[in-house]
Amino acid sequence: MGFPKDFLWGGAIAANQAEGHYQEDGKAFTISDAFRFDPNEDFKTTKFPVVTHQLLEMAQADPDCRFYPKRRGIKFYETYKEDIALFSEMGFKTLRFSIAWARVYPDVNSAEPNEKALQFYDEVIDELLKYHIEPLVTILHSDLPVQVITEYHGWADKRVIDLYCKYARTILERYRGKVKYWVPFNEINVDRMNASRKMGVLREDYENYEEASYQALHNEFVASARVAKMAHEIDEGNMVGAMAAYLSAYPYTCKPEDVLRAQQMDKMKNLFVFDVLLRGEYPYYIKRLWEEKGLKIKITEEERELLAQYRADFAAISYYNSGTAAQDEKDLEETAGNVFGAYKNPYLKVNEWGWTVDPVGLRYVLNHIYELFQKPVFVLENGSGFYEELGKDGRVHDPYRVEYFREHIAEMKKAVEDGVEMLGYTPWGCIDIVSSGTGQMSKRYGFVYVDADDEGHGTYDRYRKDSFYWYKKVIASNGEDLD
Ligand code: BGP
Repeated sequence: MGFPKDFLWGGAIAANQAEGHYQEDGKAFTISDAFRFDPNEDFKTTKFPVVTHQLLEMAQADPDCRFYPKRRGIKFYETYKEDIALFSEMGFKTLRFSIAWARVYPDVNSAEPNEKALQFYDEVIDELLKYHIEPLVTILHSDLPVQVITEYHGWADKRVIDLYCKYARTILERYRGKVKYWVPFNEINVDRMNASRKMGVLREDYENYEEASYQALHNEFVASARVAKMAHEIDEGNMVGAMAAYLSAYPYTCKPEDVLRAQQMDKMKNLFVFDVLLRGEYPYYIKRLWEEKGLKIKITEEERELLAQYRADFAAISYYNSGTAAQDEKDLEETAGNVFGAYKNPYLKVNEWGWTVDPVGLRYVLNHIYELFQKPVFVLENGSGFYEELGKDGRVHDPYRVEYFREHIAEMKKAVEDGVEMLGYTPWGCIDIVSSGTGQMSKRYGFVYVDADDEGHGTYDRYRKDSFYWYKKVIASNGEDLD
């Protein structure tokens, strides 16, 4: 019983929140570089920053880094060796990170990749392998090159599939035999609901925005299937993951209408994308919805076959919180979160950003996904943000983080004992990085503290938190010692 012997313990980061050096070695401008931080913002309110052409132009003309935190990240572009050494000290078996498309192809139309950028990723990957840490690559994590928007109006244009696949092939071939685990898109289920920021589908460019956003998502599905095809042709041992941000919404009461509403939300928000990517076809309720709304999504016969034939090998999730659903929602209080809205659960506590904390929900979700899709599951993100300061002793004492992870890992272990086949666990922001949703540096998830504040002041030195030593022990005992 307990975790399998080869369970991949590790951590997760993403290029746009960690690398910084946003113009180094020819990197082009991305949507993340246009993310402006506002210190006066109410960080508890869920935000879906809407991208417009004007916003992109203004951001591009502004050389500021102070209020554009994703341009700074935590300078992983220069500190990767030191950071990877710390991950190795914790005993990481894997590191999930992303490659920046805009580094590898500063001009997305170019026939040749940017060798300098590839050399950087060569070094990162070789450094990981030196410590026997399995590199796990997200091919696109929230940093769409702006050129894809200005020239193609985002993912709704089918030509973008080819551009992305050219980039994907470059890295799949270059890292053949070195990288086995690939995730084509981070949290693909969020993309349509946040279509301007994630897929570059801007309202002003489309008459029927809803149709364009479904078209763009479909194009990403096709790109995922093509990655699965390429990955297996390049190396039979490659494993491709379909990733969703999983938010379960429990029925607010046992009133049948509430239960039905929760089921509908689960299908629309979470399960739909797994149906396409793991089962290989669109579910009946999406087809019906399109019909009802008169949405015409262009899907060729060849694409249908591709989706059916080249399915992902594993299900991947990010898991942070849960919500509730009810037929009559007018009296319910909304819950915060970074990607979806839902309603509060009176049985659960919340963190300082209002996100619910629900360890049991993790066991529930893992069982649910495994039962439906019968594919191994990888938890690629989990964690909670905390405000914290470096103590005079050069340490951060973070019993709250230990408690959070202890509870979640214990529930994950129960899921394994329930019989769920699991591949690994990579807590989010294993080293403090810039927050995706708020742009704060002070929303900290890491086992390693980075000395930088919200406006980029600080030494950027790294310090081990108490949880660093705790997680090290967890990994060394393969999840047995959680004390
Ligand atoms: C996920 C994203 C991550 C990450 C995480 C935490 O949705 O994939 O990039 O940032 O959420 O969210 P935040 O940084 O907003 O606290």
